[in-house]
Amino acid sequence: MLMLVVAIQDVLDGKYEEKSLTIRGWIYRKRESKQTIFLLVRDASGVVQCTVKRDNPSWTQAKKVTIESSVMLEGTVKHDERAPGGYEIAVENLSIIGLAEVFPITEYKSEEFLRNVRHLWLRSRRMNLIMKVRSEVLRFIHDFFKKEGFVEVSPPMFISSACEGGSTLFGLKYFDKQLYLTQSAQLHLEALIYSLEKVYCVAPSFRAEKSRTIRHLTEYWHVEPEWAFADMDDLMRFEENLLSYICHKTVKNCKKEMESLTVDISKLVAVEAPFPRITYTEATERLNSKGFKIKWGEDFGYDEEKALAEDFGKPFFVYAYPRQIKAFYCKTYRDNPDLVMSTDMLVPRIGEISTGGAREDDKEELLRRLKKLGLREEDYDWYIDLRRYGTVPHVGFGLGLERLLTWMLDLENIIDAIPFPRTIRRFYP
Ligand code: AMO
Repeated sequence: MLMLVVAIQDVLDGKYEEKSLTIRGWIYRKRESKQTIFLLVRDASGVVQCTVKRDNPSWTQAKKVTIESSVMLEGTVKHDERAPGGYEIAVENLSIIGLAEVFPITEYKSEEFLRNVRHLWLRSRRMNLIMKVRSEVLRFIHDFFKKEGFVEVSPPMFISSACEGGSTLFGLKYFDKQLYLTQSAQLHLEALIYSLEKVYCVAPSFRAEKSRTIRHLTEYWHVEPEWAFADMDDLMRFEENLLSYICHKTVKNCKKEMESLTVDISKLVAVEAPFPRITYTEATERLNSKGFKIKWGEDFGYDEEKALAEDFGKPFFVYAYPRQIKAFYCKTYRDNPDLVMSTDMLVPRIGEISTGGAREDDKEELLRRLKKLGLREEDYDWYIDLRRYGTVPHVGFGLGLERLLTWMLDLENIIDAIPFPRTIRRFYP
């Protein structure tokens, strides 16, 4: 007779009480008494206790099975308050699919060790839950953009000139040419708005960042829209609505995961548009009143951002930055060319999670900016074309997916927000 193969979570949800069924998964824990072997078995959905009795023909297999062996188990579901999750499976048949060697991860291993065996640590319940929430957050992001009429596009990863400044570019040999890995899809998305008006992508960005902080990766996933005929106010409203949507959806749809990860969801529930907005100048004054010594025109680092975010205790915007600390493509305020229409969204503990703004849409201004910054016009010729042929006012932003998750899930370090983190020191496994 063919057995019903089910997900463990469905067993725990009480869907199969007293039913005979099959589960497939891996041995998570094992404990033996004289008459019974208790196996905790995990699959993608959950962990269930399975018991093998001494008089069962599977006893020998159960004796032999090791932690992390893959198995297939047939048995009957019993309701038992003593079992974790309230249900257990009385095993009738146990087959070992892959007998595991001694598993290197045991209790109380150092963070460093777990990072070195990341390919195995991904099996932990914690990483399983984080990856599930990550997947859901991605879905909500796509849903929101689609709902708002944005077309998803696929930008290139190989690029020939910098978007965000040369110091964080990863160079690579491309046949006999020098190319780079993309830092941001922005410039290519800008080209696409002349066809599609509202576009977005979720794609990797690469940064040769030497910073070793809780918020820096060298490869991260970047959520980037670009939007024709829109202004700064449209941009900030869009961003706050997007973030509210993501937070509320996650609280609702990932309840179990958030509980198991002991996430403080109150901060997500409380996210509500409109977000506070302060100018760079106001932010500087706030910081200096707290004892910082920022001169107007200096950029904020992690410490400054964290201090500002403490004041608000929730997401907020800083906008209208000095021109000299922002990229060549930022549009200046026409009545104050020392300032650019650029805005960062900051959250507590992490600081900046997104940067966006209006793009310089005037060709002559753009040329002046490139020259001033010592960038070669010929490297950006195609980009300048976008201002030659039917230029339009437009805005866009870049949101770091892993920074967002680090904040949402109270992660201690951004590296847990991505399965295989790349940092200055870490590129294995
Ligand atoms: P920016 O360089 O500020 O702006 O990057 C946008 C967002 O990307 C995330 N981010 C990172 N995440 C993890 N590790 C890193 N090393 C890292 N660097 C950046 C942050 C950041 O806010 N094109 C512009 C944005 C725009 O104006 O559209 C850009 O890339 O969350």
